Amino acid sequence: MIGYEIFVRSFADSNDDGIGDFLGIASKVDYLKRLGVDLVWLTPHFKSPSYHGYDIIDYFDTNASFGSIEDFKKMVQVLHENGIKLVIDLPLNHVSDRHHWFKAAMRGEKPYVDYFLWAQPHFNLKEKRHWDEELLWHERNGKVYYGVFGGSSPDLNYDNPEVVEKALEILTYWLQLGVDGFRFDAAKHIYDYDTKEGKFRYDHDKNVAFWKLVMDRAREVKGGDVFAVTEVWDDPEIVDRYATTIGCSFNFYFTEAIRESMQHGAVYKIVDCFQRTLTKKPYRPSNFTGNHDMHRLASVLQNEDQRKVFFGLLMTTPGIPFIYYGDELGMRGVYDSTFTEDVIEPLPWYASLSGEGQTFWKAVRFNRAFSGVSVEEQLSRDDSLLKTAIEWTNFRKSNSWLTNAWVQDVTHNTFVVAYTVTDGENGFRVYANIAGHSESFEGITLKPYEVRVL
Ligand code: ACG
Repeated sequence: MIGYEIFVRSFADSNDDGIGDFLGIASKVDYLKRLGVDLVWLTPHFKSPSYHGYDIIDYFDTNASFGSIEDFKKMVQVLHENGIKLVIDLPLNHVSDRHHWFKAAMRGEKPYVDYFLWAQPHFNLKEKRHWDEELLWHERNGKVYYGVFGGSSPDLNYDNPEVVEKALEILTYWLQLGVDGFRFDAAKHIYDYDTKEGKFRYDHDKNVAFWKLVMDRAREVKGGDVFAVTEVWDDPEIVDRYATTIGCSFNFYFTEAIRESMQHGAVYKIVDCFQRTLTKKPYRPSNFTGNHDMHRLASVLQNEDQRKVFFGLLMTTPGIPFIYYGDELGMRGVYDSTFTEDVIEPLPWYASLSGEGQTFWKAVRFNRAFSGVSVEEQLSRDDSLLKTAIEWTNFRKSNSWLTNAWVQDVTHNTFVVAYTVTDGENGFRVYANIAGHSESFEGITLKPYEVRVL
């Protein structure tokens, strides 16, 4: 299986308002198939006041600019008819401050007051997030509430069983509507505040138990297995704990290690990553090119040949690989937490940036018309990144056993990493040269930036 992350607003437009939508996605199904995609992950498609959609106002309704529930169903049908599964993003940790639960809670109404977490005298209200300088607690109309992703996204209180029930209802609704699975947003944050101590602390045990409950319900509703991938941006050993229960987790270290190794011109991080995250595990890792929370691949690896190596490594390693929309074209974008638009720009279908299905967006800073990056341009060139990506996805499709495989016997010199991939029955050995000069290793001579499968 090959996954593809779509930022709905920026992918394809079906009604000429410049905003990407469900029917736009359906209209580009041939492109997805050509790219070898058989699993699409949509960033949040629910009713929300923000451009990113992670703060939800109504879990049972769509963002009107993306289309209606009926349009959503039509999209699902078209994807399914073409053998593509649909995974939706499910941010359950928090809601929008405009959600009626939060509005009622602010008015002091039961039962909604108990849906959120309010300050107590022994809490440290000046505490900041451990990865940046944002405050965890927010004051409004004399009330102080918890929101790890900011004041406009109050966290839900999952110590309240009624809230857990609500989460299960939401999940059930979308499964019954036809979705095939979920990307569990912010999976380590469901329980991340220690109310006894009055400070931030991930409770991984409680989180994992919560996701197990969610997965059990999902399987019950579907009457069989359900695909889910968790977003746990943390050390591999922590990711392991979630992935083992849920079955699949994004492998952030893969993305980071390959980018870093290529930037530094030595494979050591890749070796460490493969040994820590890709050996035999009781789950499927999801390696990925990048996502909407980080610099785009092409902005980190300026050289197209390096990006081709990235695709080679991605498509020869185990699990369920994901491509972030536009990374297959070399779209650029620099992540900035206050201006994330740069990494979620419209996918350029045409060199002129104009034509059927093209979306428009306010920034379009890096990929504007004639910048040279578009589906049209990439398909017209035999040595383009897109053509290479397609070759690699074709390779992956003819080796479907890779989904349940693992890596072993990782060897290396400074520039070459070699590894065996096997599922116990099938197998091959890969040699990847990340350098811009030829290299010999274990009797094999590789061209600059060559990934060879033997
Ligand atoms: C998800 C979505 C993101 C979304 C939210 C909220 C969550 O993808 O688009 O924001 O719904 C943290 C969270 C993630 C979150 C990202 C953005 N992503 O854990 O769930 O922030 C460290 C921390 C991580 C942290 C990361 C951020 O540990 O927890 O992610 O930094 O950079 C190594 C280390 C690892 C370390 C990294 C990076 O890998 O092992 O620990 O991660 O290095 O240093 C959206 C919007 C926001 C809005 C929000 C409501 O994008 O703007 O505020 O919705």
